[in-house]
Amino acid sequence: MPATQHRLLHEWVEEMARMCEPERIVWIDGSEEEKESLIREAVANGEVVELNQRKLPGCLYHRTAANDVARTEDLTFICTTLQEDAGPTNNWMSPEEGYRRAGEIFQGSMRGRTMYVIPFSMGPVGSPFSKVGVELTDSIYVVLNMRIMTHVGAPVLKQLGSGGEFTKCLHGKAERDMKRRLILHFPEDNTIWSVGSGYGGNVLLGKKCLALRIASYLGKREGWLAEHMLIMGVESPEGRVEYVAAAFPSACGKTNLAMLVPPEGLKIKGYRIWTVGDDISWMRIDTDGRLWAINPETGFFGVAPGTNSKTNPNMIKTIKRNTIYTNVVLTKDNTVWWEGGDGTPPAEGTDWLGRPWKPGLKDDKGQPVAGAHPNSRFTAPLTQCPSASFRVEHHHGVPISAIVFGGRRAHLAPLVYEAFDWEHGVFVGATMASERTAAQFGTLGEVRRDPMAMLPFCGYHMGDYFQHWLDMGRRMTNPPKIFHVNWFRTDENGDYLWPGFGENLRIIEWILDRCRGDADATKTPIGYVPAPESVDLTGLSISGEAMDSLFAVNRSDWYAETDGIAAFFQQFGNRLPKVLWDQLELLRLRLKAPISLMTPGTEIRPLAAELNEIIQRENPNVYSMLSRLAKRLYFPKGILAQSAEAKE
Ligand code: OXD
Ligand code: MN
Repeated sequence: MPATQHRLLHEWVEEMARMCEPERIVWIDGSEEEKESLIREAVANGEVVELNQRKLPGCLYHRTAANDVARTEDLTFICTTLQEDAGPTNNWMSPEEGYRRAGEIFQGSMRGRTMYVIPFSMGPVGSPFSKVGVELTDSIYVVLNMRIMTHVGAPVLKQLGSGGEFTKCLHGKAERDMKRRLILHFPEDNTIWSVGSGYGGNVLLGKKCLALRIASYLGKREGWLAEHMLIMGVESPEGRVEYVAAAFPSACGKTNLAMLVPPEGLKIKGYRIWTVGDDISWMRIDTDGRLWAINPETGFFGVAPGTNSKTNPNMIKTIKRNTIYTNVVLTKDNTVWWEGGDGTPPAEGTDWLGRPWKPGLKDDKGQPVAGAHPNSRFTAPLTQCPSASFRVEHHHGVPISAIVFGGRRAHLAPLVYEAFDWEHGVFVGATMASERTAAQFGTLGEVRRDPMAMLPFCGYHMGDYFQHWLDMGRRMTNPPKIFHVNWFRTDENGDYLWPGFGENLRIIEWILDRCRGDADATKTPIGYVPAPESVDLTGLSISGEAMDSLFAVNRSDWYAETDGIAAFFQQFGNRLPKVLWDQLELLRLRLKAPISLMTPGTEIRPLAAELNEIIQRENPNVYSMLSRLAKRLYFPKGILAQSAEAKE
């Protein structure tokens, strides 16, 4: 029995055990001895394979079931009393139905097995930012992962005391049958039930389920933000460290950016990056009127394919020890490999499905067979990262200077632009769009709108979520500036215009310069883009034409985009804040400005902006007449007919 006097915790564990009927219950204390014995047991029962301890000390290997390799959004539900509180972007189930349906699957599902009780803290134990959860699970793999991703065991129970609040998290593998899989969130009960899956995103309940879905709900109630954001510290040559929080949809390079290595040209200047977190940020307003953030996690649950010494050298160093690898290639000498990894592929090995695999293998249809699943993962302790910030454990978090939203848009969005103010920034975040990735179950490549990269993770009505963002802005006297980046713009041949990776620091440098008022920008209808020469390109070979294309804003493409935004907003009905409709209208008006703000890379744009303002101020009638003319000139007939004219 654990050393806790928390009566409600004991009662809940007993109640869940009556339902799941485990043979025994083990409370996790977080000690090293306990870890060793869990590993021995998991190796003995085949749940994990011990990797080559000489080459990869402390590392383990695990395979999930073939049908259980990614988050299953269609089986993920928000169970609120009223359906409208879950909003149109979440799957909804009533709490009664949720408990009944999952309860049937949980019933007796742990017979003959052990139920582990994992007390965990998201955020430093005892920090005012932190939240405690207790996860019950019948998977040692989950316990071992949770030990890396969160603070677990005795100190957390102590923090909980005899009556502290905690999120009740129940996980059971059950049969791992998709038809009997449910990932349920009961925000009103501070409860999560996940059954029928063994994939990290569905079962490490501290991560997406608690730290985003439940926490976003708590954040709305308690006046803070739980966001799908990395947090990085940028140390400038003068030794000043400023922090950026950035939201990108899954697999857009968030992890790589969080631990970026400065490129040669900027290294000379003396920049250093400090990684606070790569996935989740909890942010509160402090008495200084600024936004402060912590990373509630203590580890990385990163995507393996594509991770190598070029794309992410710091991560490669991080995952050499004490790491759990899932669904990658297992080599003959018990090491690991994945597509887009370092070195030549092993001559032979075992693939993520446990089948013999070798490079060049083709399937029946002649298609190459990947050895690692595209969403194969590693789980590694953050403290092992060479760029880990010493403030990771800081109870107070770090002050955020800039919020960056991003997405994967081949043509539309410029490399970077700055929102005019907080409200416009919320609009920029709310209208983010990107392509679907391997981390989600579904069609790869499909474009979807993903506000603040929170679409799969917001635990309540997204209209209310936008309102919460607007309210947070009003409460700050010194809010972060908001930016949008797109590293993925391509030319007419489909080749990336921007080299990305470490070079992205050049854009982060511009962003932080803007926050301090040290960089020039040019006004465009969608926001401020860097003035010519304001991004430091020292040591980078990129043509002026490419830079022009990277910052170009195409009026008719953006006008068409406003239609997509309007259709997206429509679904939120009267819970969409009016401010966002107003922002859309303002964007349309700016796009219709009589004098083009679009000509890329010229000195004319600031003048154009000024002329527009003068005409509008001095003679609104002339301005709207010119607007109509400009619209006819700039927008193709199709778009005009469908959108602006139809609506006006
Ligand atoms: C992840 C994600 O972080 O899917 O795994 O966003
Ligand atoms: Mn994520």
